[in-house]
Amino acid sequence: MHATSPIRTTCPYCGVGCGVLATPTGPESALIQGDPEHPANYGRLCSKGSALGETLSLQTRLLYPQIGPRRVGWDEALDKVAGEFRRVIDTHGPEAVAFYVSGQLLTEDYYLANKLMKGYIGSANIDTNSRLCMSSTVAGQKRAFGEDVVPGCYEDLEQADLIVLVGSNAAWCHPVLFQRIVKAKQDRPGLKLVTIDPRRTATSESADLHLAIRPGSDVMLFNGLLNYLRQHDRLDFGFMEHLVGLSQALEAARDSAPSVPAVALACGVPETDLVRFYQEFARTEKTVTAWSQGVNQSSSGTDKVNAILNVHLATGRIGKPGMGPLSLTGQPNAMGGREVGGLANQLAAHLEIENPRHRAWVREFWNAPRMAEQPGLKAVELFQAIEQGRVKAVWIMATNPVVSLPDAAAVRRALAACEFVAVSDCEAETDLAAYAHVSLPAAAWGEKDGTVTNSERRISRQRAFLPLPGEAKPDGWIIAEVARRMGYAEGFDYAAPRDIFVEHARLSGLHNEGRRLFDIAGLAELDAAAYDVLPPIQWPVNAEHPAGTARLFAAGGFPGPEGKARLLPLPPQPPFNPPDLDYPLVLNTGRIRDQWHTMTRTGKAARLGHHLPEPYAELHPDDAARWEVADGALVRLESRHGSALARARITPDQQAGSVFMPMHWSDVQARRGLVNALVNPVVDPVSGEPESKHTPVRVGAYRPVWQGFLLSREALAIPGPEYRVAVRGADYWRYELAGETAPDDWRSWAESILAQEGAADWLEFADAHAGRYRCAVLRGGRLRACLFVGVGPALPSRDWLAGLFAQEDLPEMDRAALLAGRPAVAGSDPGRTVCACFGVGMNVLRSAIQSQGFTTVEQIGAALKAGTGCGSCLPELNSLLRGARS
Ligand SMILES: Nc1nc2c(c(=O)[nH]1)N[C@H]1C(S)=C(S)[C@@H](COP(=O)(O)OP(=O)(O)OC[C@H]3O[C@@H](n4cnc5c(=O)[nH]c(N)nc54)[C@H](O)[C@@H]3O)O[C@H]1N2
Ligand SMILES: Nc1nc2c(c(=O)[nH]1)N[C@H]1C(S)=C(S)[C@@H](COP(=O)(O)OP(=O)(O)OC[C@H]3O[C@@H](n4cnc5c(=O)[nH]c(N)nc54)[C@H](O)[C@@H]3O)O[C@H]1N2
Ligand code: SF4
Ligand SMILES: [Mo]
Repeated sequence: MHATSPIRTTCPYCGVGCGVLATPTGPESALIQGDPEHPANYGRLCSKGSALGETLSLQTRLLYPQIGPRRVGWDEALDKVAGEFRRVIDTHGPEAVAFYVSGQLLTEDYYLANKLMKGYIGSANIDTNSRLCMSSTVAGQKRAFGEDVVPGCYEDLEQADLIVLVGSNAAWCHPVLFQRIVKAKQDRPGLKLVTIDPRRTATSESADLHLAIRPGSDVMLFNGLLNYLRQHDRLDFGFMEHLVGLSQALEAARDSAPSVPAVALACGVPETDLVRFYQEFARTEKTVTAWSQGVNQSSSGTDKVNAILNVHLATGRIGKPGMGPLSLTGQPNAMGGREVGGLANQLAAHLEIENPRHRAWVREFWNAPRMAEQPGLKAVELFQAIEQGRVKAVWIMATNPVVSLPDAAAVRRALAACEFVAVSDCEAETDLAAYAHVSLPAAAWGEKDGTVTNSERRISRQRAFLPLPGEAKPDGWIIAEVARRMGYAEGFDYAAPRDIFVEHARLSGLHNEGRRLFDIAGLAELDAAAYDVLPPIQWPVNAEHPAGTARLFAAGGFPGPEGKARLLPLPPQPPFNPPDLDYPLVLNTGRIRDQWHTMTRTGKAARLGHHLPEPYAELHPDDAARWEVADGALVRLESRHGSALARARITPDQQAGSVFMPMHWSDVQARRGLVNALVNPVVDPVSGEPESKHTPVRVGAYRPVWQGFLLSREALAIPGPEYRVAVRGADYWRYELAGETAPDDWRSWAESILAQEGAADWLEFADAHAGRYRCAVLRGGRLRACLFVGVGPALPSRDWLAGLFAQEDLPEMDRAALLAGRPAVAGSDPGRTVCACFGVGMNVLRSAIQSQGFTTVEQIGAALKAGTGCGSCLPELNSLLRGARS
């Protein structure tokens, strides 16, 4: 593949689904630009998207099939997987095997996995990480509309007069869509933004109103809104003919949320703010309510979704320009997975597994030897069944349950006890790899073809622009080969992804006649050339809508019985596990701006590692004082399920009584930084989605005997210390360390770790009495490594020291400064990275704002370039400016 012109493809991260132009510049690199013609992003990319070119290194890739640690050929690996599944099925029946797959599979690959399990193996034990992500929305939309359908589109955000973001940190998690909102607000100051989130986030930074509700109280808030709309005569009587259940929903809203003061009290927000929100909502016809995991990942997640849908249905604000409910999907193909029926309680093409007619249609269409007859196990149950030995063989693809499922210790126990575990992944070094009996090297982004669907139902092509490395193969090829070896060759005989896509498209049109909105029968005749150039298109795509469909339901026409939508009566439920005396704080978990999930990809890009380099726990100052945790110190978190260590960040943005910790760090990068070691395996009773945002925990200062950090030009294995975090820099590695026992002799400890061969200069400083040790190793004038150890967290600036690695020959002045731990020239410590595109640090920004009196982000951009690249740091720049003003 020697493309000189860029290949059009789609970003493999979030559900915004941005178009990307990729121009290969070598076997492991590419120039990445936003696709100006893609309707999701019109050329923009966020920090993660624009760093994609730096994540293509093959260094840690899984490139060959393995049985245990032994490299084998594909035939042997595939025979082993097929043979083990066959053996377990023959002995224990099809319910004893399972697939656990992912919203990061392409639609075509996902379709095959689902077809193999539900139509050929004859079990519905295929579930996906979308269970942890979108399943509450799937369930909520199904309850309300009769089908899992997103009614609106991204343009609604630009056309709205009010945008309500519920449980969404879009500034960090859907950054390009958020930038579209910010731009629309600039163009049209009348557009108001309200955020509803227990903590103040980068997203709230741009909001006109932020409601810091009590965790889990969303149903109460929206019941209160429904009741307010009724009281103020704001319901849409014209739309009521399309609805059922309105009076019951109104009654439940009135009973549970009788008045604004009652709701304000229950949700823990000021009455005046609540009234402002309700008034704004009541008077603004063009309202979009968008939500994400603060809604879904809850023991009342499905009810939260329906509480939002209730108010939009009751006001008829749905499917018209500038208005409607809009679920923001997380993964690049969360939607595609729902279309192929990848969840254990779905069939395929939005058909129902519990409906015998639907099963018969699909059986006939697939010529399926053995159809699943009932729903399978949902993710959390599935791993419980594995631990109990009911499921004996599992194949995990494109997800890492050891890191992302709640109660990580239980997941590890389950995998350790499982008779047979197959893992398809692109990376060799993951926490899951140790449990794999067979490891299958999957092609990564940029190496394979297919489609994905974004949050607005838009199908986009992913196209290969790099050759397959080593012996890696696309997921779909691997699935089809295993199917063939299990005796199902005729059902899995495809020459190319296009053949799978058109089959999927045909199935969507089967016995459809407008009954199911998921209909892409209009794409069922695509030939290879047309599939190749398929432009982004929103389903339904059929004879009636050959060019796709932006909006649905403006005039009713719901897929539910009699074409009506259903409102639900929703008595608010308290979170399943409230905090108590032993575990008094609520642990909330989520994402950071520059990392993607378990960091297997974003972790490769040095520029993404320095915005928030360490696992951290955010605490309110009152809680910090009460539990004697200092800002920047290490903190220990404990729940009934496990413990974790993190760096404390004390901020009033965090609500008192809760603590926030990101989900990204696994054992690969951090010892004891795994948040899911703490999270309770509580699920929503309707959707089965885990309550990742609400676990009772306690916190306390973690006081190790020593703390320190090590910077090294080479990657190091560091056995020993209880706390260890690795951060990749441009030309160095950084290790944050803390230990409960100190080595007898720091010099020999350092020598053993650094394994410096040949002549090196050691600069050293030790004060055994004060527990301090510092050393720097130079060779030929270049800094090789430096180690700083002390008793507390107060240590020299890593960012300044890191800068010294770029120097070919370290000047005498800097050598002296090294051990002193202070830059020789004031102002040479840039501080923590804020702008990832141009590597602009916090100290640089603060001092420029102060010395040059900047008041706008434009001024900062003109002087320092910060904020002029992808724009993902703009909320933080605004917050710095705000801080400087007050
Ligand atoms: N940078 C980055 N972006 C990503 C991802 C990533 O890993 N990194 N992952 C993608 C994926 S798969 C997903 S699913 C999305 C998730 O996108 P988001 O849902 O926006 O992200 P989260 O950080 O999980 O959670 C959102 C917010 O929910 C709030 N919250 C917690 N409890 C409650 C509550 O009871 N009520 C309300 N109203 N809010 C609450 C949290 O404080 C948090 O700020 O992001 C996608 N985008
Ligand atoms: N506490 C807590 N836990 C959470 C969440 C939370 O907010 N809080 N959020 C949940 C949500 S919404 C999500 S979506 C999950 C995400 O959690 P995971 O799905 O576990 O996270 P990823 O890092 O995206 O895992 C993807 C794995 O697939 C591999 N991979 C990438 N591309 C491919 C490919 O094309 N083929 C194959 N075979 N492998 C590939 C990667 O190398 C990586 O090992 O986490 C969930 N867990
Ligand atoms: S917003 Fe960022 S992560 Fe999401 S699709 Fe666009 S470029 Fe990728
Ligand atoms: Mo997700």
